[in-house]
Amino acid sequence: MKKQKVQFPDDFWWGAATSGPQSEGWFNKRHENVMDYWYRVQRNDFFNGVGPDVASDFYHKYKEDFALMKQVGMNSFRTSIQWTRLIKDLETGEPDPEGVQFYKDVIAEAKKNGITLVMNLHHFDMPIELLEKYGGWESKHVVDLFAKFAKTAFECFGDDVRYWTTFNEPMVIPEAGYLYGFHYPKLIGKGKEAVQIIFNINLASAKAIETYRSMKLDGEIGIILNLTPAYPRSESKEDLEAARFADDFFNKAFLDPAVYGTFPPALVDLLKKDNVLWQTDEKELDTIKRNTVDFLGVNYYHPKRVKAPETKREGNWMPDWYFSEYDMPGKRMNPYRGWEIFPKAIYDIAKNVQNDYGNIKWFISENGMGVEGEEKYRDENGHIEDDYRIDFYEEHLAWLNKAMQEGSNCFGYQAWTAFDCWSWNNAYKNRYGFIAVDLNDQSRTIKKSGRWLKDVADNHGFEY
Ligand code: BGP
Repeated sequence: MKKQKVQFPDDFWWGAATSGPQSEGWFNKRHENVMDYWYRVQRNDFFNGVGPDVASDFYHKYKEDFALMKQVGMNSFRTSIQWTRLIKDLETGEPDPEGVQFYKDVIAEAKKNGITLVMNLHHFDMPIELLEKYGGWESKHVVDLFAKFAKTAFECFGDDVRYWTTFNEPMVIPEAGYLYGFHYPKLIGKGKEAVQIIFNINLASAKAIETYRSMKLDGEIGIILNLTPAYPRSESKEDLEAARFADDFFNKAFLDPAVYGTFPPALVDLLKKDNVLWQTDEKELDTIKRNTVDFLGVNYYHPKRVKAPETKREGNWMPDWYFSEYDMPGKRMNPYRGWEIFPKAIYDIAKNVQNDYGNIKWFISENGMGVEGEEKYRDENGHIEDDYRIDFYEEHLAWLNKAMQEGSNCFGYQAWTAFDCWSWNNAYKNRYGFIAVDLNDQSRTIKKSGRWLKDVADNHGFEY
């Protein structure tokens, strides 16, 4: 078939995302977050025992890294400010001068290289002290401490950073930490707590947005959500209901408050009926109502395939009472990460945002393919020939482009990620970067996908 140009706007963002805890390393950090702590006490939970202590050494290598980002054509980059690095006194929000200086240097370096920064405030990195003392996101006091941290961040960097986000993938915090136990505090089946955490994080985001707006800074603030479209196994009433629940719980419980300041009514009714609805009051609901986002970041990796529930309703409340996931025959898989590859979902998400969320402006804030053992793809010049990653990106971008042709208000695409980085449990097992990182000496080499990105960014698209 004859190839056609998949053309993006001239001012489209081409870039990649990472987070502070996954890239910086522990150097000169004031406090420990939950992952730092978990790694310190239980190293074996992490692939090959590799931890966030050095990560990809962004703390020392940020200058070299920005130069490389520019070299691979990136005009935008997202990272996060670590609560545990910026803040000296977690109760008052007083900053740590060394933390302030580090992020100031990072911001200046991005500017020097012509790279637009998106600064995120929370990427799963609750300070361990606040978890132990107050129960972390279960506590409204911690919500207020987060708002203080956000205020400090805006005071220190608000004049120099134009794009802010409050949270990355907030749903992962209750899901991984309180329902299914794969992130610290590794709890399983804590449905009621998870529901309260969903509410509290929405409130924390709204309070940070309120603070930001009150400071009258020249910029915008949003949130980054992992949207996982829930496709039903069949058109049966039961399967459709299961898919609707999964969408309400895993997507809309953050999407609706972020964009509209309200929660999905069907979900609220169900949680009330089951006696697990969050504790709140009119004042808090009003704070959420009044402080919606300027833009959305969407992380997309894989969809959910959903069928009517198989689990019996017993014990603690669980979302599994209302839906099950099923193994759809013939689905394409990334064998390394165990995630389905389904590029069309990016189009479906875009249409959903366009049709049901007022066509709010948004960007892809993560999308990528983690692969184990990429060393075997090195050519004689030492370059990793990651054609599979290029194919993955092109397929997703082609669907995104189709939605944009149909009016979707998408302004950018940030891949996960620029540099191979440490990941929560998988450590360095799966590599995602445009640029390879050698853990022995922290040297970097651009992969074929990095050269591809440069071409795409220069030409505002690609032949497909
Ligand atoms: C997202 C997170 C990232 C990153 C990515 C890849 O959910 O926001 O922090 O880790 O997933 O996932 P993983 O590293 O677990 O393969």
